[in-house]
Amino acid sequence: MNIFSRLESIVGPKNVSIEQADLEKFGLDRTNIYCSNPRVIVFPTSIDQVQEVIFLANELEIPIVPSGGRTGLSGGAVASKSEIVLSMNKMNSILDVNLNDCTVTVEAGATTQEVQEVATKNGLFYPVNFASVGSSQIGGNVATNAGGVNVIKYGMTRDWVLGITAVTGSGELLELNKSLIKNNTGYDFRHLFIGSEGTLGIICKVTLKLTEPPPPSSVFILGVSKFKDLLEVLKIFQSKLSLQAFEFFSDHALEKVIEAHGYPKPFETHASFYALIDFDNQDNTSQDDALKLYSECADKKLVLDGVMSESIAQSQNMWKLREDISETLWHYQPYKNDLSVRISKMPKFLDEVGSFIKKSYPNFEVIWYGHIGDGNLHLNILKPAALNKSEFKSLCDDISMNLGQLVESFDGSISAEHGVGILKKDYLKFSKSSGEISLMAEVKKVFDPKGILNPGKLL
Ligand code: S2G
Ligand code: ZN
Repeated sequence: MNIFSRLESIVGPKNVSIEQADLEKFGLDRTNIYCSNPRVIVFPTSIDQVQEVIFLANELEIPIVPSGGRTGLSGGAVASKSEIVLSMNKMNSILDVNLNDCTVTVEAGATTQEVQEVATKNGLFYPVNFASVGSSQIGGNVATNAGGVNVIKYGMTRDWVLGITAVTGSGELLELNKSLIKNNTGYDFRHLFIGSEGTLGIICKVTLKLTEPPPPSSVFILGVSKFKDLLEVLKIFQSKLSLQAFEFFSDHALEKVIEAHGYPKPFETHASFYALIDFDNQDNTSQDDALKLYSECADKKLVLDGVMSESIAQSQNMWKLREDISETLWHYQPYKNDLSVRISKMPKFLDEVGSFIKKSYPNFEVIWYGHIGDGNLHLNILKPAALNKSEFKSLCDDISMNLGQLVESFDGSISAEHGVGILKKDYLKFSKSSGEISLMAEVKKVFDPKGILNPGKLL
């Protein structure tokens, strides 16, 4: 029996596809620089079927690429070497909401937005939030430890995972941490699987913690002329307000979003950088504090202009200026760097990166945005029309090598939230020692002895 009929005998004929459209679609994620070339797409509907597919892949020594919402930005879900793509699209149920434990248990294919909605429906809140929540899946969020815009207050996905049911590369079923709050029984493999990018096992089911809904919030957008002023503004606003987000974007980012969507400018004054501050505003008392803090920033000549939301609708519109950047830039085929350093090191770091780019690549259109509140900068270089994809990528790979050295000198990370995948693999050495990287390879062998899971990604 050939592999296709064997797969059909495991998952059923309607859950195996070699349709050209599916082979194209399910072999890619949002990293738009790779080609798709999977052998077959399978859609298991149960954990048993996931195990059977893994046993088969081990027997035939055919690699598997786990696939979720395919919103990744480092090529973690790309299948270009005739792999089996194992899609979690049909394992997407919300299995349980427990109001005593304040948890939700879902299959890996449930979207982030579905989790947010079921939490809200039950009077609770799932706080990990980012632009692609509508299509990104919880399994992928866990596999890449997704971050987003509220990390300053709520942390990363890692901070919300209580339990993981996963199938290892040898087909073993693991129930990690059993969703216990306290469980001190040695190594917590849950945390090994979070951020493992599909290289240790297939995440099939996740139990997430939920919390109480946040108070109403207001949004302040202000403009500064120098990046380092944003750090001063952060300190001043944090001194009195509880922040749910402290995001930033450059004037170029704002221009592109306004050009694409026709949104109004937050204010007329031009600024080189903008901060979007989302702060708790219980019973409307914090807006006065925010205005006082803004005047303090103005007295210190830190800000050029600012606007504060007067309604939920206005807050939502202001957020669009930040949340729509990623999808807007996608059309310019950007080369992305997703860098992080400790917050205290950001001003010097950005100045050094900015002057490096300006000196070495003056004609490149560079767009800055990201999450100042947690030390994460997104540097997007837009592909010039004159360059084809591979010329552009090799130029940008050179930039990444230099950026990697800079990140290393600042003890930073070459991938703050987007993961390593294929795109950042060559730069891992700037954030992890060779000893750490070989230990990671040893750990991979333990969980995936035949190396069939997502080979070529991360390591
Ligand atoms: C963001 C989303 C992905 C991107 O907007 O904060 O993490 O395009 C990004 O960089
Ligand atoms: Zn981000």
